[in-house]
Amino acid sequence: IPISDSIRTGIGADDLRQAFLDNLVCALGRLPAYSTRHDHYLALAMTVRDHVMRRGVRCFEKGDNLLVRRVAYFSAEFLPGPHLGNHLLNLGLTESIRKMLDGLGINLDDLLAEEEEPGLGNGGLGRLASCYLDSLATVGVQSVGYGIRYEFGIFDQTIRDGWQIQGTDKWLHGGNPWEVHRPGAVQDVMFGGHTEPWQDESDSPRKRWVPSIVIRGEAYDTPISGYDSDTCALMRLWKAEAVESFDFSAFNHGDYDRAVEQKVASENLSKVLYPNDELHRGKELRLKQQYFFTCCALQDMLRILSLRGAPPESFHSNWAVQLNDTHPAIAVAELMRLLVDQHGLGWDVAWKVTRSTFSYTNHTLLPEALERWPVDMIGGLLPRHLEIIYEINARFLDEVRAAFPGDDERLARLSLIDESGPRYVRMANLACVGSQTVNGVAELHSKLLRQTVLADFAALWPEKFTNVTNGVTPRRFVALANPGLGKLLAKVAGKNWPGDLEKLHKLEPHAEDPAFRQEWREVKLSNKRHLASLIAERTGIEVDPTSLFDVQVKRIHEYKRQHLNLLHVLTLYLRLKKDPKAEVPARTFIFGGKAAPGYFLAKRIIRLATAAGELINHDRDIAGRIKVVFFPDFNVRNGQSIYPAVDLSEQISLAGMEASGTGNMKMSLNGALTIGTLDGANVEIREAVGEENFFLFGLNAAEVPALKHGGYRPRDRYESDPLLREVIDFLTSGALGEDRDLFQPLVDNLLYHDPYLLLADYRGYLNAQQRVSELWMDPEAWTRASILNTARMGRFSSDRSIRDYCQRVWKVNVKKLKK
Ligand code: 26M
Repeated sequence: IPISDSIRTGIGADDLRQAFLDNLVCALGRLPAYSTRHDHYLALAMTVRDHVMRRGVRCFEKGDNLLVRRVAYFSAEFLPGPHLGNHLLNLGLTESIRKMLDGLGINLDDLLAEEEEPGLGNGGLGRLASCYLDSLATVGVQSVGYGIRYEFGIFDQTIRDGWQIQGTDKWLHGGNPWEVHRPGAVQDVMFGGHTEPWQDESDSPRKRWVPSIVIRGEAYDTPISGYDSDTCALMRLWKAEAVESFDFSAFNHGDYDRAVEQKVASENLSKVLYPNDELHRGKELRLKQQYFFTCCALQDMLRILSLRGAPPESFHSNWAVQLNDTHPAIAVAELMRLLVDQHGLGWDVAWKVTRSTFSYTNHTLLPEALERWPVDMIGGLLPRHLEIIYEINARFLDEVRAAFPGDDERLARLSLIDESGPRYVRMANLACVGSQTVNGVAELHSKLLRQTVLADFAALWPEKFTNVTNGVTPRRFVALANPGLGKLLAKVAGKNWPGDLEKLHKLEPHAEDPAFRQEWREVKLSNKRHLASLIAERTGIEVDPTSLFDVQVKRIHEYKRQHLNLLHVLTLYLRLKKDPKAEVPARTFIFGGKAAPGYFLAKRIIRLATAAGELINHDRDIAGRIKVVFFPDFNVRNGQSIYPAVDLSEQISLAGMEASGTGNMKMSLNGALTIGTLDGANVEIREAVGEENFFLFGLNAAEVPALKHGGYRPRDRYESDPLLREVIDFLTSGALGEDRDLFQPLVDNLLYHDPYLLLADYRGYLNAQQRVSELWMDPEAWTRASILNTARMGRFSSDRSIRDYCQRVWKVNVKKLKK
């Protein structure tokens, strides 16, 4: 049966209108006269989804006919952001849809505002996964993003009395028009029980897993369109459900309570996203989630393989799997189990297939983030996997012994099992051993990875290691978020710039043109006006759109050093109080980001930001020359309003701590200048935009351990620097609210531990901020630098990252760029 065209996916004005009204009436059952704005949003979303689905189905058919190798991106988190506007941009339908709706008296922007974003991730790692699906579709790679359909995503943040309050994310409550439930793709997932030996017909010894629990995975598909492309990626998320036979047997025996308990326990598995970021806590439910989705995904991939008529031995030539951090690393053992136990392959063949399938991306060097699971926990939940992990380890350690005879310490470090105390399975080691390629996410990070956390693996297999620097999608974060800039870019770089971001180099000569600079400033100012009105609406704070917008938005974490930024804010405040004539250009400091609910100091940092705002914003002596805003609920949608309005991008993590950062790229692409350390991708951004267009400060990654081991005493810095002393004392002076003890924990941490070396970098940071103020006072020079930032950031498109992965990691072909 051919995949035909129809009115449903026609692009003429009448077709669009008919499809929209049909969805409103036939699919939603609404009387147009009584329908609400939300109904209109749903009807439009369904109309657009039809267009994307048709592409998706055609593209899948082509992939199967040509037997192409597909990419499966395994990620416990995705943060796609609102879909509607993005699809309209990708399909080139924005204007025709707007006109069609206008004709019905409906405003497109109102409908765009109705969408709830899927907050199925914590931050950078989840957003990166979504940028990559966008780019996979754009550069024409067949791909599936496999993950978990959490019923409750990352919490909603509100600020009450200056404190973060967590609310429940209810993204599914208004209905989700973007997903399609696939009852045909259901999978069973086993847990617990024991294993037992058995013999097959040829008498070979086999193992069988007899579980104590079975849970069902239901597939929900969300199509992800590409820009100017007929390829479409798929995000396939798994929802946990009870297996009917199970509750019914209990039910039939009259054990109603047990039946219900079983059902609830099963469904709990995909209920909620863990809100930790960069912190590993050995929570069993988290391990269950990880196994659940990778098990569903691998079985699904084997099913698709057999639809192609291909045997399980050819798994790796049909699929490349990327492990987004170690969260899905249990998949290495699971694929072995499926191939050996279910499909009867010999160990060696199965191991070759497995190792040729997986690749592993590391996203952090922080030791507290490295995942380790107690051996007993894995043994209890996944007894067969523990056996397989032991077998992999035994064979692997034989290999190590042969390469490094007598080196027992090395053996202990490389082992998949940490035996230094209570025994743990080290997931990063499992991922390394089971992968073809291992990569970090920025040049510096990949280098440090080879030198530190994974040094022993790099010594063993140097050729496995590579770097792929992160990127961001210019569709969502420039074209959609910043249409004013988009128009200007189209004029000088051609209208296809979002599909070929290196074209932005064409902007460079225009940096010298005063008339162009004027246009550039007007775009920025209008974005800042828009953000100022959002700030007023959300916080009640009035800010001056002509002031310098100095922005730090990202998860709140000590290593990211939002409190260093606040020390600068308060230093400026104290200077203005003492010397009202000081030449300090007007600045608006904007903070945003969520703190993990159990992260005490992160919550105090938020409180410090709001306290600084309460004090400074109302101080008559300051007269609005500086303002401090905490923008609540930073998420993808709010990011799209913030990034275009940034003048100064704060990227001030301690060197060696931020694997890459991606907000740094989003801001610089939108014409912000960066104040930053030599950390993560900042290093490459600075190289790209030119050191004269970047405000550098701080220790470098080599100096950090040197200082720490040399007996760093933060208290000495405090004693010897009067400005630092004044600002630290101010925190506990009572001036920041009646409770003097509020910030004592932060102060004690800084004076006696300072693990992220704020006090060491304080002076350098102040000096860099002084250079910022000076350049800001020369608007022509600032604008020139701003234009050059955008012009030279083309290499940070996620399309480039994906092309790198295709070439260096997955070995799959991509579309060539049009001339
Ligand atoms: C761990 C345990 C339990 C629950 C959640 C977690 C967890 C979740 C997310 C741990 C880490 C998580 O993400 C880490 C992360 O976002 N890393 C960031 O990845 C970005 C993309 O590569 C980089 O740009 C950032 O530098 C890096 O911090």
